[in-house]
Amino acid sequence: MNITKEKILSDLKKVAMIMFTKEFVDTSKEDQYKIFATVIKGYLSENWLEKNENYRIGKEKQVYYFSLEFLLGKMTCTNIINLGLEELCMEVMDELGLDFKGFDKYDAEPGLGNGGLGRLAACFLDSMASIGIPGHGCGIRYDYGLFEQKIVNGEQIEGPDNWLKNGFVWETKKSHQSKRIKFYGDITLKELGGCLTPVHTGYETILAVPYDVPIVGYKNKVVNNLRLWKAQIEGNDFDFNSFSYGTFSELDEKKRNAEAISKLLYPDDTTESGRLLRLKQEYFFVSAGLQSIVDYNSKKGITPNEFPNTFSIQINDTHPALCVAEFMRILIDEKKVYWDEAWEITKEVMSYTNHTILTEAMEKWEIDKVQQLIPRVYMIIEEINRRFCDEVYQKYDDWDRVMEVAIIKDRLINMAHLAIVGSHSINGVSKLHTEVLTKKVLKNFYELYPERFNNKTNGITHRRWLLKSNKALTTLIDEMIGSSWKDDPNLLEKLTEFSEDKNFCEKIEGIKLENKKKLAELIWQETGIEVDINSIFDTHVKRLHGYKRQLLNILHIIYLYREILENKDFTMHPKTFIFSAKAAPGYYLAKRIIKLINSVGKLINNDDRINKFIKVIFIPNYSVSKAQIIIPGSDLSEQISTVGMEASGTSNMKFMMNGALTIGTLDGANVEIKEAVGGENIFIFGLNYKELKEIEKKQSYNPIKFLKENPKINKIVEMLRDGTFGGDFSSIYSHLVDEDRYFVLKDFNSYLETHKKIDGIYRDRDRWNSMVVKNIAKSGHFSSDNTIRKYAEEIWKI
Ligand code: 26Q
Repeated sequence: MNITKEKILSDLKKVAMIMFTKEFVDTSKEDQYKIFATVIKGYLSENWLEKNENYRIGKEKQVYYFSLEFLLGKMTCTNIINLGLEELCMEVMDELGLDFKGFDKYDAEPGLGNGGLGRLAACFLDSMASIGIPGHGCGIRYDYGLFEQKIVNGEQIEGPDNWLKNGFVWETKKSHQSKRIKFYGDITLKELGGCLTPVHTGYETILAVPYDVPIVGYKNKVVNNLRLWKAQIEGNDFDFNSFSYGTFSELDEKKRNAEAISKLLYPDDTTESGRLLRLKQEYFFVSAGLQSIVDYNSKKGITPNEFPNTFSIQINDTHPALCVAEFMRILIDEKKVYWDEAWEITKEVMSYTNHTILTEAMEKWEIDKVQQLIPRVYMIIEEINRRFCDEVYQKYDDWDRVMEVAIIKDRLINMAHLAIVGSHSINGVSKLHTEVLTKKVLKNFYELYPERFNNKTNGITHRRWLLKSNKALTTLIDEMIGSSWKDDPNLLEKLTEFSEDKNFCEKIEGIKLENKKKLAELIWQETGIEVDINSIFDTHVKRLHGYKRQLLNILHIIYLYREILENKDFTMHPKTFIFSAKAAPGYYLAKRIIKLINSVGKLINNDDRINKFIKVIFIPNYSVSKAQIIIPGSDLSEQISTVGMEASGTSNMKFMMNGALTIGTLDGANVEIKEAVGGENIFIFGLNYKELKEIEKKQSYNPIKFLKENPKINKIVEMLRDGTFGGDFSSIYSHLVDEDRYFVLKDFNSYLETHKKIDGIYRDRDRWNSMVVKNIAKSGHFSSDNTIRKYAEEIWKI
């Protein structure tokens, strides 16, 4: 298709007529953007259709990424970029008095994820399409994404994220491909055709209706598919019968109950586990997705024994772990495959990615709940467990050993164990994380199945995190090394040779300053606080969690506050500390930390003795679109988790790609970032993993003793309960003193010293800029294109 300026203009006219029965110029601004996006959707739909048809008739192996979360972010601009229509669209928009910023403003934002895991899924979809892998997503079309955060009196208030309220241009409803999902009921074994067959009766049916979202590859005509399922009651029509008999409200309730399944994304809340609705969500999308894949392949004439050559399924954390049992159910009950063969097929098709080692985050479901909700699936899980325990017992002749790996224990189903036993591949998401999995957390499984374990370090897509979010830097890089790096981000390495080029470094600095201006504008809009763009923008953005140690950051700020007040000779390069983070609604400590950050900020920002050195900003409602402004506008990236606890981290990669330097612990992917850029181009502090484990083992860390020996730190910790910040933060105090399982105080001095060092280096602009360039140059290593190539070769075998 030849897309020209004239064609776009004429299509805009047509679509305006169809959608609004108006001339394009007579529609509202918001509608103009909607029309524009619809026209673009029309262009990619041809590729979409063609790709679908190729996939349907072809023999290429397909990949399905099952995930309860896809944190997509706004799609119109990235779709335009990936279609290669950026310049042309800008030209047309210019003529119409529109610009790209309008999309940023009016586009719906599918925030269908909590954080890293959901965003990773979105980066992976982008990479699969862009390197031409037939890979698709399967998830839930939540009516409400992750809650909207407001800050009132310094505290987090949650509100609904009604992201669909003005419609979502990029989805297409495919009612005719709906699937039925069975919940509850009883299973009886009946003699059918000479064999005992399970018969499911008395069940409730929920309809799963697919909404497809196109995933556009970068300038390669590939359009893959993200299929998101919405829950409905069957026969959604108005039931006159029940209405006239006065049972309308019953129907209404049925409808509400059904639709509740896809109503809301659960916030990552490890304190509030075991919710039945969450279990329903898990089975709902797993069953719908698997039925859809199996039906599609059966229609193509593919028999179950060929499934492992036709498709692979990646299980994104344990949330879709029911895939293992549901796939077995479909193979055995519906496709009439015998158990042993079905089991081999299942293991070959499935692979599982682990994203956390926090024990409290490991999903476990009470068997009573599972048995009641999905009785046939439960029977299958029991049988998988029975056979697996048998196998382990045969091997070790040791019952304790069996119980350590059992899928069912203490009347709970361990979802990680189910996923591991039913997959041929289990991967962690950074070198360190995988090592911790194989040597500690999943040691027993590693001994059983060493060949199944492998590492796949996470990555990010440079198309969103550089091309879209940092256009000025993109253009400058093009000027320096040509534009082939856009197809192969490893080529960013070529920038290394310019790391001492003064002229180039100054340009880099200039771009950073422009991006800081944009971030300062966002801060002004969101908080009404003015910040100095010549100060160091020191940024800590991610979910609020104890292990991510926002508390360490704010304690350091309190330390500076005291120093500035008490030490007349105190001096430092001015710093703006920027936070943005959502806390799970039930996570009390995390919410108190938000309040603390805001309270400390209020005190500091309003004190002229202090605010000439430091300011503290909390940007409410962190989201992908905010990250796209915050990250390019930052100088320093805070990646300060307790070692061993952050599986990988991915914002660390986004920051380095946008020319921020990292202050971080040797945790997750920070370890590999250090390897890539060299220890002299990153600021590492704190205990390493071995040291921390040693201290844990010896139980030699005693916060009270530590505070006695460090009176300066003791003073700042005391400020948490002496009313300095206006509120009562004694719960944070107690946490630090009584448990501090995140070793905040232990790493405090090292963190402090590292910040001092950074202050000095920042003043040496040449040195800083040269470090920045080296970081950008190495960031291509952390492209999700590289990561996906490894998944494709080593796990999916394509
Ligand atoms: C569990 C039960 C009930 C409700 C919600 C959940 C839930 C939801 C989301 C549990 C965990 C999550 C998300 C986890 C997550 O984002 N993990 C991050 O994954 C990234 C991608 O691999 C890593 O980079 C991060 O280190 C890891 O924390």
